[in-house]
Amino acid sequence: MTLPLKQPFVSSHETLTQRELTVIELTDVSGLRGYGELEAFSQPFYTRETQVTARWIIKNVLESLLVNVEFDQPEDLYTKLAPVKGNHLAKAAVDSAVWDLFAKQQQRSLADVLAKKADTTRKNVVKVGISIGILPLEQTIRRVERAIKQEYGRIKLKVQGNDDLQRIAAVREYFPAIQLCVDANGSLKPALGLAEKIDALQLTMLEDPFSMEQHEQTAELQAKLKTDLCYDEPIESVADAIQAIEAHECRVISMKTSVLGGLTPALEMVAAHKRYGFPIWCGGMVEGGLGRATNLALASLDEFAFPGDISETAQYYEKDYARPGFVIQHGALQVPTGSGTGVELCPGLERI
Ligand code: OSB
Ligand code: MG
Repeated sequence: MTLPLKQPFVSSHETLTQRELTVIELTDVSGLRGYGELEAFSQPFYTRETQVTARWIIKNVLESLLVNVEFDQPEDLYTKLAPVKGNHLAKAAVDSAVWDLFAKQQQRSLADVLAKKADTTRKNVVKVGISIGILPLEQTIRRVERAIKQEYGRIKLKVQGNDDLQRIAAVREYFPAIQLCVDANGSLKPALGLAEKIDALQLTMLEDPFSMEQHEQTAELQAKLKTDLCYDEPIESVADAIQAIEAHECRVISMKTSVLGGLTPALEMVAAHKRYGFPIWCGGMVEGGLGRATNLALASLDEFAFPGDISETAQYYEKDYARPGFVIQHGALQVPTGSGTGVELCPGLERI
């Protein structure tokens, strides 16, 4: 399906005007169904995989490994998928559906199942953050004002290039007290005085300042900064996170269930957080209601230190395809109590 966006979502990678999404449906022998959202975009600007390539991998590679296969635990999926390299977004779509189905078989919420697996406790009401795309200054201020009214726990602004930091400085001057984050999506360039400019913004954190390959430059910047750097795009595995933290390239990890390859590797990241102590939070991919529900279940675990990019889907879409839609109340989302992700798909979705 393709959902039109209410307003283009602009980052330094691309301008999204619509969101193509695919839902994977799995059925068990008793007829119970599990669903997982495929989070690849239509174009390979943010990740290598796209909706078309990931669907191809699912249909032509993953499906044949999984049909009529018995599972004991959802983690068993990863044993079956071991021969397949990479393709995390394709794997994550299937993995989310397996976890949803497993939770439904247990007649428990996905959040409960994840908390038990991670041997931890969780919240029923989860404070969330919002990510605001690149807009002219006036519109940015109006958008931030609205987000403050909705009591989002943390506001993240996208930025494009060093010069655009002036716009952030103007926003900071206008709102001196809010928890502000910036995501450069790799668009900044190392420059004299950059660290001072960044620290002056008083950010909670700065995400992905330089391009993914600029590990040393990022470590040099982090060494000069009081502000914490956060890695999102370079983190495709637990090993990536440990390496980045140990090399002092960043102090915080934004983890995306889909980019990691699903909830099974996401739980491994939670375990690594417990072992190594780096703070984690849950990133977003402009998901539809089902993808948001998967992330919300994960982000309900007490290990998630900062509000995630789990804004209500009404930020992006006039009409979501999953219900009940999540509505923000006092900057928080309620974890659904139904079994599995707790969301249902609206009827009439096209089958492919
Ligand atoms: O870099 O965090 C990112 C959306 C699409 C692709 C990359 C990113 C984002 C976001 C999260 O900023 C937005 C959201 O899901 O609300
Ligand atoms: Mg990011």
